[in-house]
Amino acid sequence: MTIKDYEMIIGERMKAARFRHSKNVAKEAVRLAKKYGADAEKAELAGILHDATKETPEDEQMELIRRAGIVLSPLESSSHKLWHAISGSAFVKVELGIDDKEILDAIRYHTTGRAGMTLLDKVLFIADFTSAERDYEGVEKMRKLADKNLDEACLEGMAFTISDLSVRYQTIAPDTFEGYNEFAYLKLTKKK
Ligand code: DGI
Ligand code: FE
Ligand code: FE
Repeated sequence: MTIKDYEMIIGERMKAARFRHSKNVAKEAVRLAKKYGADAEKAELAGILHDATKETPEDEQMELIRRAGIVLSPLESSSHKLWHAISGSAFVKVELGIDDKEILDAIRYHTTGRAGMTLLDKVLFIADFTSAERDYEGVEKMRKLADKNLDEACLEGMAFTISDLSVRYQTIAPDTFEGYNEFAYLKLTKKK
């Protein structure tokens, strides 16, 4: 299977705007991978596939998760927005037969981040924030940070997510907190 084959599969699973987002994330992930020394081919694949199940009905997502042998925590079960990252990595594994743990994990943690993120995790996490079509307030700051320091960009991204969710009293995944604390600790203790 080539990247074009995967693009075709993904294009049929979502509306045009999200497909455009997926291609932009792949492109940005390749750029960041080259800049920071990650595997550019894996970054491109993870980028194109990362939202594979974002428009998939919830019952089908649950079936994919079950088939991949993943058991959700009560908090994950109640956070429907997180399902697509988990079911997306399950889809890529069970339906596309991709066994690369780095790619599967990058997709699995692309929404929350986590502690101990791999370089590929970080590249995809940030590419999703800085892809060409993103236009939220603060995107320019994020793009600058992404080019300067990938860890600080991850810290900024997780702080953004935590603020955004907490003002609406939404639940926050432990992975997000754990990732945030790790990057914040790193910044605080960094030798100048
Ligand atoms: O799939 P995208 O729209 O490209 O972006 P994404 O995968 O980062 O998803 C963003 C959505 O996920 C947004 O509505 C906020 C939600 N989200 C992110 N982190 C958490 C979360 N929701 C909960 N409940 N908990 C989280 O930690
Ligand atoms: Fe997503
Ligand atoms: Fe996305």
